[in-house]
Amino acid sequence: MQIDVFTLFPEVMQPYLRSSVLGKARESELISVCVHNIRDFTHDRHHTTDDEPYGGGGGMVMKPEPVFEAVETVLGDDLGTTPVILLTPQGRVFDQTLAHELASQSKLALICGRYEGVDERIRSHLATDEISVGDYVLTGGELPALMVIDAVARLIPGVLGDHLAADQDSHANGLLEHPHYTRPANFRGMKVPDVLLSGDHARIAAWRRKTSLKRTAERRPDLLNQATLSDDELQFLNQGDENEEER
Ligand code: J9N
Repeated sequence: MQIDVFTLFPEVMQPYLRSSVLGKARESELISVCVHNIRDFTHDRHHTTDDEPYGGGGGMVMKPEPVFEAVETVLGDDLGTTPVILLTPQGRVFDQTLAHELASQSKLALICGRYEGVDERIRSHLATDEISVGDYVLTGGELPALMVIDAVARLIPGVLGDHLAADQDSHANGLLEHPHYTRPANFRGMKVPDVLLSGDHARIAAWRRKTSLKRTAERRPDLLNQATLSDDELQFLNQGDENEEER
């Protein structure tokens, strides 16, 4: 997969892209990420990338020309077949379903906005999609772009060392993950649940499913609507409700 990122702050993206799992994925050429400086596509003496908003009101707006030129130049013939994604609080909220959708593409372009906003024509005539990483306001699209790259990269076969790991995670089955433990079995009197030491794989799987369901019901009941649950599991969760009411 090829990802092109367009930003005014390429240097803030590089350290993360070079680190750990993403760095290795790039070295192994399972994924290629190129970060382009929008400022390199300006032609005036001051390399202007922003300007005052028409209609007043203060703040600055990212100019359309350098962004259009950057994306058109880099994508070339692939413009028109490549998703061009603007990171913005106004976009579709990023989740694991969207990560899977993006991971199925061979190419992506990510535009990172800055300032108080980007010229509307970038949204309407250059971007094909808008993505929000959540309902909070950041100073730029760089962190959201890294989040999208990270979530998508780990879904590409071979990027994670253990190729099972990607579907065992939180959200892969629509539920929160079960608790994890490693040695020692007793740390300062805090003990690992006996079932995990039992070697009984069926009981362990049942315990993990149960704790995963319980935790999801407590912390993220909204996720239960999307998850596929057996009749027994639904009954288990409804029993939980009755127990709450008794207290
Ligand atoms: N989800 C999200 C995106 C953003 C920004 S602010 C400037 C560009 C993108 N904030 N929050």
